[in-house]
Amino acid sequence: MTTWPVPRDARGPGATVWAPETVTADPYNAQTPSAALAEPVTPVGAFFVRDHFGIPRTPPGRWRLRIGGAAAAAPFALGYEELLAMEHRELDVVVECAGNGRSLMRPRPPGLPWGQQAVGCAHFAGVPFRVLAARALIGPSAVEIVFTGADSGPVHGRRAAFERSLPLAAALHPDTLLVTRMNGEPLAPEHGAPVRLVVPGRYAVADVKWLVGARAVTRPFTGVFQSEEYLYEASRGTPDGPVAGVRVKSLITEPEPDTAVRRDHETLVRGRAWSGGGVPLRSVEVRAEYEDDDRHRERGWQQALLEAPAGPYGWSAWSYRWTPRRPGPYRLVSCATDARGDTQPPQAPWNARGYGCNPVACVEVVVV
Ligand SMILES: Nc1nc2c(c(=O)[nH]1)N[C@H]1C(S)=C(S)[C@@H](COP(=O)(O)O)O[C@H]1N2
Ligand SMILES: [Mo]
Repeated sequence: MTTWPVPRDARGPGATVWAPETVTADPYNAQTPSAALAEPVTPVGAFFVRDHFGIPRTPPGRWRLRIGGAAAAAPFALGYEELLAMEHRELDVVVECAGNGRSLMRPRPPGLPWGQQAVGCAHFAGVPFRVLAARALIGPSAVEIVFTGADSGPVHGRRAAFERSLPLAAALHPDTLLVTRMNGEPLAPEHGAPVRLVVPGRYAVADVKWLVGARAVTRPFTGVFQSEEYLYEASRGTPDGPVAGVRVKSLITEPEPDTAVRRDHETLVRGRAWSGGGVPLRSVEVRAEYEDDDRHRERGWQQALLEAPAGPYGWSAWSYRWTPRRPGPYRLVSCATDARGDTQPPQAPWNARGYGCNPVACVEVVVV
């Protein structure tokens, strides 16, 4: 396996040079810079990267995807040109690591210490997996599809490929895509070139990068990334279920933390919100809290103005016009609620591995 150097910078709109903020150098893991989260579509050069092993490099001309497994009557292999020639579907999708926000949890669970920036929204183009599943004649005995990446390495003392399974219905959903393009460009090496899976509405561990295999299995898959990692656990060894759908969440992009805002002047509070699994957002509410001896709410929750997302899996911009009336430290809090009534908890939820951390977003500022 060849490893790419740390990804190159990319130029954003204007003269912004974007580069993700490194969390670990080898394997390369990096989060989206806060400023880039204000962009409606996260630039590729700013987009967070999560790699368990190295970044494998397969020239598109040598790439093959094998589709088969015990439950497929007509297994076959496919090349890149053939995939490119097939009809593509385009979707804006929020990609969020299940461990995003982990460093807010107390006590802090093991795992990469992500802030709230292991997230981005990209415009993807890809071929629905179901089209290829139909060609492989995947039969009724299939319960799951196991997707295999070209990367592998030691996990818990054994060598494992990066493999994840999806229930058959999720794999065959028309929005589950074999992606060839991100934001209009061929996939970058760190984001899974030449082809990755994108499963809208699920935490991004489902989005297998450097995809080389898809096999239909007749029994639930028990690979290490399925049955030992990516589980919600109340304590270590007591699984509550696998990491699956993205939880509703908002973040505040403006004002920036620890900045000064002016008393009796209107300040625009802005951010982004997403609901995860294709469920529309119902509202984003904002609250301003000030501190003197105790913490006070300036007013109750106020409705933010919510813009339409770019499609069912994209995120929405929201804004709220705030005029603070007293000087001193304030905390701005935002809370998103979706059409199911799911909402953000007031405090970071806790589980042993630090997944699904979606508390209300907070930014502290000083009114002068
Ligand atoms: N082959 C492979 N696919 C992978 C991973 C990996 O390590 N190897 N990491 C997963 C995880 S945990 C996340 S959060 C996303 C990150 O996608 P990105 O690096 O394009 O942002 O890729 C997923 N797909
Ligand atoms: Mo992840």
